[in-house]
Amino acid sequence: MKFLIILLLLGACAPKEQTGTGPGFGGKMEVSVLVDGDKIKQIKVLNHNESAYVGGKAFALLEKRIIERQSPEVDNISGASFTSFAYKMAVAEALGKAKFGEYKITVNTKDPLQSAITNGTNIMVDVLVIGGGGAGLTAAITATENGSDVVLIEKMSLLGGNTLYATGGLNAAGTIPQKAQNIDDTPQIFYDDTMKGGQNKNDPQLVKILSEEGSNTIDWLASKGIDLSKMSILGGSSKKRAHQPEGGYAVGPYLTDGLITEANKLGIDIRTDTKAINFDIQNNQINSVVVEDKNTRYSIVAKAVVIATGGFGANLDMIVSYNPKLKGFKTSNQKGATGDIFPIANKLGIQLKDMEYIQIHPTGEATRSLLITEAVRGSGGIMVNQEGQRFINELGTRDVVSAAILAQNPAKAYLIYDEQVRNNLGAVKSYEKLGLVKSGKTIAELAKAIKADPTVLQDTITKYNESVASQTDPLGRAIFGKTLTEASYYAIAVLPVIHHTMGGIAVNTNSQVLLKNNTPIKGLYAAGEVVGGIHGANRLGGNAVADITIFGRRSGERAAKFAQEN
Ligand code: MEZ
Repeated sequence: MKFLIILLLLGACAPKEQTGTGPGFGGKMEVSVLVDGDKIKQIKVLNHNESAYVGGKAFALLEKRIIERQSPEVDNISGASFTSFAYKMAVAEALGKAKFGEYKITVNTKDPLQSAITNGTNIMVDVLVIGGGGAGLTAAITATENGSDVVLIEKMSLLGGNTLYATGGLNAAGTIPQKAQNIDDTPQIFYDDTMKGGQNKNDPQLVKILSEEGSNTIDWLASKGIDLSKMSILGGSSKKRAHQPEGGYAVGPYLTDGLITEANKLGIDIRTDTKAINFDIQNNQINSVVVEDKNTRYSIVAKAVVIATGGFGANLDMIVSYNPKLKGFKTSNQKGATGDIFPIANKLGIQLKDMEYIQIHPTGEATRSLLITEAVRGSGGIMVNQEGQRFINELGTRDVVSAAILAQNPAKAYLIYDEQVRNNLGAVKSYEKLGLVKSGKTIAELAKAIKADPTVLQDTITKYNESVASQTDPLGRAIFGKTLTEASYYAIAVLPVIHHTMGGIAVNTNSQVLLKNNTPIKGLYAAGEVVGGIHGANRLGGNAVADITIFGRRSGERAAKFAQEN
């Protein structure tokens, strides 16, 4: 991505502090830049809505890079592209105010600070975890809790992976928060929903674990101060089982911050900017992994290894190689979700399954690679086409809802909600800060804002409110929020985007990686989106966060046990 920003050259000499703003992941960011003579001296972030972890890490790294380079023309912090973009924009704007001269910013320059790769010192460890998203962090914490000495590597500069982008919630059944809110749900109903949503292509044994271990996992997270007791519902679920943070804020940044705090408390050795490039497997047992950071290449000799490298939703070439129909689609995924592990796994004879099952999420934001959470619909929002008509049960499975949007003319939709939904779902406030939301004090005003027919939109909402009152819907929606009657009214334009890759490495119920002949490789485990088979042909909303935490724990625990016994 390239962009140009014109700045004015710095003029006179007195130190100056100027402010600038940029559009971050969570909304507007404001920085102040201290310029002394022609030197950038200091950058402070005055306001932002990024997660505490991303903010804490990325701001310091960006300030260092910009001061070293004396220019905002620096590489993004990998794993925090939106945040980096906003920060650089804001600094550039501030420098403009400080009277810098005509100046070009080009993103994605090659980092001249990067030195040639040399051989580093090999290390030995009980458990190596590859990947620092939700699954990897959970595995690393659990392995440590089970007595192992753990190293976690992450190829990006920041931890979090796709988990950092997760908004909707964590699906679990029979939990304390559900019971407290009289939600009558069981692992069996959760199992049935998941199998049906996956078109029964899921591995039933893995789904059994997913549906039965959620309650424990909610308790385990709560014991670490990660409280997910607000309940919502996401597409394809028949019960309210999406566990969210208080206020309905995005689950991913909250969970990531909590897991990183815990990992740091346990003193886990975390190495970012470090990538696994090869595996040494001897006599069908993992021996070591060759890794590379910015400067060195070395081996980590480990008794057990957990692969938690995520999916390939950001690798559009790989996506198209498995499903040519997805050419041209945008993605909701973070940049690091490139599936680098799959060609390596293939060469090692590891079994990959379901690679062709790639999920498109119905409600990507129409102009940026951003997801508008399914929780908008789960909290009572509806979806209309350009004419202002509902056309599908909004809480159907993602494959069905996406196909219905693509069948509209034009092939897009609007999420519509009212003030009551807005007040209940903190996540939508970040969409407002990003300028994605149109509003109207009346339905007619909203219709005008989105160029829909006011009479049609009014009629749609009146009929929907009647459905809420009678709890029956001609389009088959079975779970409703409240009626949409509280002004103001809101709309967000949405389009389907690539969201989740259901395929990946085949594992058994102990999270052990399987060879093509179904034999497990001793000491090698995998968890999270890198694994194939759990979600079948279509994952349900809220099942990814369940997957990464439940199987993150399982793989970490099994890896620690193996390390102790070997
Ligand atoms: O699980 C998901 O992918 C999810 C709930 C996404 C979302 O719409 O927020």
